Amino acid sequence: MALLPILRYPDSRLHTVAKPVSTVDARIKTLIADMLQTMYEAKGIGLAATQVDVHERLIVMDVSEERDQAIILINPQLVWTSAETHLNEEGCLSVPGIYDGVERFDAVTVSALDEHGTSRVLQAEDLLAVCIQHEMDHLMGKVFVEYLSPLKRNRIKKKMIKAQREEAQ
Ligand code: K1U
Ligand code: ZN
Repeated sequence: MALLPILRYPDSRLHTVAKPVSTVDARIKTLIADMLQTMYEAKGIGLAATQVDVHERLIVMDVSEERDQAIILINPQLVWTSAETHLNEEGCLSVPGIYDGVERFDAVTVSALDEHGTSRVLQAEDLLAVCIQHEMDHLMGKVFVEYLSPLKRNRIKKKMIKAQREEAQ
């Protein structure tokens, strides 16, 4: 297993639209293991392949307290969304230290392949539903700060560029 570097906003590669995974082969299984290790080490609840500069439709998540219930979604598709939405506080491993509210569906149903290449349908609510929507946005090249006002987004962009400049020194 390997820790993968996570792209940081405003890296333009975060805006790449991911392509479907063609086969769940050994390369994808290694990528899943590496992404899980990277997500757990970063103390995240989710990670999209886009964030590690792989532009294929693959998400890993674990919203459990014990951090022992990994969920893998390959080629996920939203098949149902609730009528109700709520403003939820979100963070992002690609935008460290920034948290803000995003309006999301309360519940979703997603169809996807699992890590064995088997078709699954997952019904999700609460934090898992929010996480699925956040990660599926990554696969479409969208970062959560793009839901915020241009003023907030520009402030965040400047803060991130400054932090990365200081880290590089
Ligand atoms: O995709 C990512 O960058 C991971 C991100 C997922 C996420 C967090 C919160 C709401 C939606 C999606 C994170 O894991 S950020 C760090 C984190 O663990 C966290 C932050 C806020 C609430 C809960 C967890
Ligand atoms: Zn994110």
